[in-house]
Amino acid sequence: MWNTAPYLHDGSANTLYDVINNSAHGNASSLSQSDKDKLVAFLLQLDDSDAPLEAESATLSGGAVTASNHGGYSGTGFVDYPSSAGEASFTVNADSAGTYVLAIRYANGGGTSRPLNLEVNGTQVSALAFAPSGDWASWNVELVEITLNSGTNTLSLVGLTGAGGPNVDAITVRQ
Ligand SMILES: [Ca+2]
Ligand SMILES: [Ca+2]
Repeated sequence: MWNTAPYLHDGSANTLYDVINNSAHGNASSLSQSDKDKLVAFLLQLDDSDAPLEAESATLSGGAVTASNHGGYSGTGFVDYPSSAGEASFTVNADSAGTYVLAIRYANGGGTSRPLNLEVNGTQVSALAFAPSGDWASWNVELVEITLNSGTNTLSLVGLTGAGGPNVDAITVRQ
């Protein structure tokens, strides 16, 4: 949200320094230039495009629910799939069309793989295995290459018949 102007509610600030130096925004204008520089740097690093997308914030359907009864997750929890269905859909913005690496952080405390279908923009691209991670509180990462369109993409992790999907904590997409 900080990478491009306009900033804040009325859109009049062309730079983050304009925001800080506007006395209507509290007393940040009295900070030293060095501290202002640090504040701007802090705000810009919040835009890290590698930041995880938490599964518990995805759009859930088909009986997939959020849960937090096993530790070690990021954010506020994870997604728990029902026995034979469920879906978590993520909206991913790509700066350009091309190949990206999708990393899915998951736990599978069962003794066998718990596959999910991966759909990108409505097309199934692969069935991912999600091998046992040893414990429901032990988290592994499943990696897969995907092709994204420039702009908004929808990634869906869809449950299959059987024991059900793994618990999914978060995803990251990197170029
Ligand atoms: Ca489950
Ligand atoms: Ca999470």
